[in-house]
Amino acid sequence: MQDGSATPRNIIIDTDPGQDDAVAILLALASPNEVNVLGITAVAGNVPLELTAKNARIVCELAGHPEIPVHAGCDRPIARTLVTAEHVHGKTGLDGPVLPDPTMPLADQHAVAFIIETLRREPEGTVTLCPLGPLTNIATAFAEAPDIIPRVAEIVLMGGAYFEVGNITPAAEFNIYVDPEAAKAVFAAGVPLVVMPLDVTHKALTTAPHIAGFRALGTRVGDMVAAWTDFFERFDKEKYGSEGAPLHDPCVIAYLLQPELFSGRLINVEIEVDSPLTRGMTVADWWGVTDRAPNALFIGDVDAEGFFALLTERIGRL
Ligand SMILES: [Ca+2]
Repeated sequence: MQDGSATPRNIIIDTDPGQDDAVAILLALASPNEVNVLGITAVAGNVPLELTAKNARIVCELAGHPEIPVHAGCDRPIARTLVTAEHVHGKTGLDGPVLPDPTMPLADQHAVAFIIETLRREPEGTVTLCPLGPLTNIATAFAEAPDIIPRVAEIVLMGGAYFEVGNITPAAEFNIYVDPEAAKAVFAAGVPLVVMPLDVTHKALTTAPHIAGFRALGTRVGDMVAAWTDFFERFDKEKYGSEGAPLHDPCVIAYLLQPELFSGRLINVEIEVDSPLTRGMTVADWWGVTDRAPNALFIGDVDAEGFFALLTERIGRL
């Protein structure tokens, strides 16, 4: 894969940037031998849609890729009021150093229409979806055009938790909590699914040496990643007392590049939508105590040093 001899995998990144989304997008754009970013679809999540659609373009321009189409999608969950996470990401979603407003335009087409059209156009089984936020765009596309569902190669997403339980409520991880109906539909769609839950992202912590590694690249992008992870880290250190912040979303792209860094179990995962107390909980049958059919490769562990080595090397290419 590294020598460019294999065909890069076509992906759509569905995202709500977010500093960790931004790093995930940079990692993908720095890795053209392995992944070909067909487009980026923005969704409301960490901050409202207007900001996530803007932030995605800021990141593309930072990476030197203004040609990547960025489509704005759903501005609210399917059946709920939008919940955002400015308390983590700051008011803009990309708080940290101030970057210029993007000059690249937003694509005209709605993100859902783009997802549907792309999956119908590309050969069956050649497009991987990479959701990094609430699953509203993906579930809406599946509902509007069920014919695209069997055409998806794989979904590799960040969301959910089992051992680490919740980060937005005691029971739920943010992405799944924000739009549980969308998550339920996606987890039930029958598409091969790889899930990066908090159980794994909480093992990919941006410790001081990792942040120093980004800064030591001596590049504009390296400095930016260091500054973003610095900002992000403050919140988590205060909240969890951990030695750094989990770098959630880049785990999705890292899995596409080096799946051997990760390990997990193929298990059944269901989404709680009814209970007010546990809304958005990913009920993961990690111990195989039900006879429910497996529907997701639920990742539980990561080689954190290998992950950061990959990330730092790739960020250095931009
Ligand atoms: Ca995200």
